[in-house]
Amino acid sequence: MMTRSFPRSVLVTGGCGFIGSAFLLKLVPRYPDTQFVNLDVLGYAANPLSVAELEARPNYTFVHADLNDADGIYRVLSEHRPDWVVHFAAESHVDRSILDPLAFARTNIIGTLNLLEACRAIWPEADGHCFHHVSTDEVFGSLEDDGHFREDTPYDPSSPYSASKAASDHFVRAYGRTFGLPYRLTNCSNNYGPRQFPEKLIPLMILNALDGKPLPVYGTGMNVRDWLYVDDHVEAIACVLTAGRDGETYCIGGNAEKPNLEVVQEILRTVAAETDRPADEMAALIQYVTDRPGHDHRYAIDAGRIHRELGWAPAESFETGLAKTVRWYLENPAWVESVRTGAYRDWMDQNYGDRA
Ligand code: NAD
Ligand code: TDX
Repeated sequence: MMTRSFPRSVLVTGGCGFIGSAFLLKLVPRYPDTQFVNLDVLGYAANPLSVAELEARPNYTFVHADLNDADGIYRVLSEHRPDWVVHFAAESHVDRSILDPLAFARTNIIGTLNLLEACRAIWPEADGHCFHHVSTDEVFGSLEDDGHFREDTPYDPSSPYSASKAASDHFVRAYGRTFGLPYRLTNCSNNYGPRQFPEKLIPLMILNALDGKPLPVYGTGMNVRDWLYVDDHVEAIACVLTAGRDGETYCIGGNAEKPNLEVVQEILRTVAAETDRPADEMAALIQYVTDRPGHDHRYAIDAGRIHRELGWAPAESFETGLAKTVRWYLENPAWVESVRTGAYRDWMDQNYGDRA
C-alpha cells in the first residue's frame, strides 16, 4: 500500500460542525507542519466553542465564508491555495430537508459545485492535490431486513437531503472524469459522539432524558441505523487521505446496527448509570410520534473494502462509544447551555462578527 504524508495546507469545510470539528481537533495537533484552514458559514448547527481550543495553534486558521458565494469561495481558495480540500460542510438534517428542500439544493449541490469550480481554477495540475468528499450512506436508499450497502450499490435516495448528497457525489465524480479533478469519496453511516447538535437522535435523547422532556420516537421505533463513533470516522477519513486511491469510493460503517428503540433504551441505561436518574422514570418519557415521511427502514454498511485495502476498522463498540458520548454531554454543560439557549450565537458575533 502506497501512503503519502499530510501536505503543506489542507482546507476543511464545515469545521465548526459535528464531524468537521472532530476531524480538526484530532488532526491539527497531530500534523503541526500542515496549515489547516477551517471554512464555515457558522450556520445554526455550527458551534465555534467546539474548536475554540485550536485558536491558539499556529497551524490553524478560521475563515468565515459561505459555499453559496461563488466569488467569495474562489477568493478564499486563491488566497490559501490548499493542497487538499476535505469537504464536510452541508445542510445535514433529514427532517429540515423535508421542511426546506431548496436550502439543501443550494448548499449541498450548488455550494459543492462552487467549491469544485474553485479547486479546478487553483489546481491546473492534478499532482499533489485532493478533493475529499464526505458523503452519506443515505444516497443508497433503504435496505430490507438483510443485505448491506457497498461501494457498488446503486443510488436510490429517499429524502431531499439524501437526493442533494447524491447529486453532489455525482458532480464530484463528473469533475473527476471530465476535468481530471483528483478526488476521493467516502459514504458513511450515522455518526454519534461529542459536540453533535441536539437535533439528531442520540444527543436529542440524551439531553431530553436529562431534562425530563419527552423522547419522541418516530413510527414504531424499529427503523435500523448503523452507528459509527465520530472519532472512528475521522480516522477512516485520515486513512483514505493518506493511503486511499484517487477516483475511488470507500464505504465507512460502525458495525453497530440497532433499531432506534434499542438505541433509546441503551441511552437511558447509560444516563441512569452515570447520574442518579432512575431508568424506568426516564423510560416513561418515550412517546411514539408520527413517522418521518419517506423514513428509510434500514441502513447497514459493508466496510470490507476499507478494512481489506487500507486496514481501517472501528475502534469503538456502540456501548463504549455511547458511554463516552453521554459522559461528554454531562461534563460539558457550557457547550450544552450555549446550544440550548442560543448563547453561542452571541459568542459567534463577538468573536467572528468582524471577520464576516
Ligand atoms: P453539521 O450540520 O453538524 O455541520 C455542518 C457544518 O457545515 C456547520 O458547521 C455549518 O455551519 C457548515 N455549513 C453549512 N452550510 C454551509 C455553507 N453554505 N457554507 C459554509 N459552511 C456551511 O453536519 P455533520 O453532522 O458534521 O456532517 C458533516 C458532513 O458529513 C455532511 O456533509 C454530512 O452530509 C456528512 N455525513 C454526516 C453524517 C452524520 O451522521 N452526522 C453521516 C454521514 C455523512
Ligand atoms: O427525534 C427523533 N426521533 C426519531 O425516532 C429523531 C431526530 C430521529 N429519529 C429517528 C429517525 C432515524 O431513523 O432516529 C433515526 C436517526 O435519525 P437522525 O439522527 O435524524 O439521523 P438520520 O436521519 O438517520 O441521518 C443521519 O445519518 C446520516 C444524519 O443526520 C445525516 O447527516 C447522515 O447523512
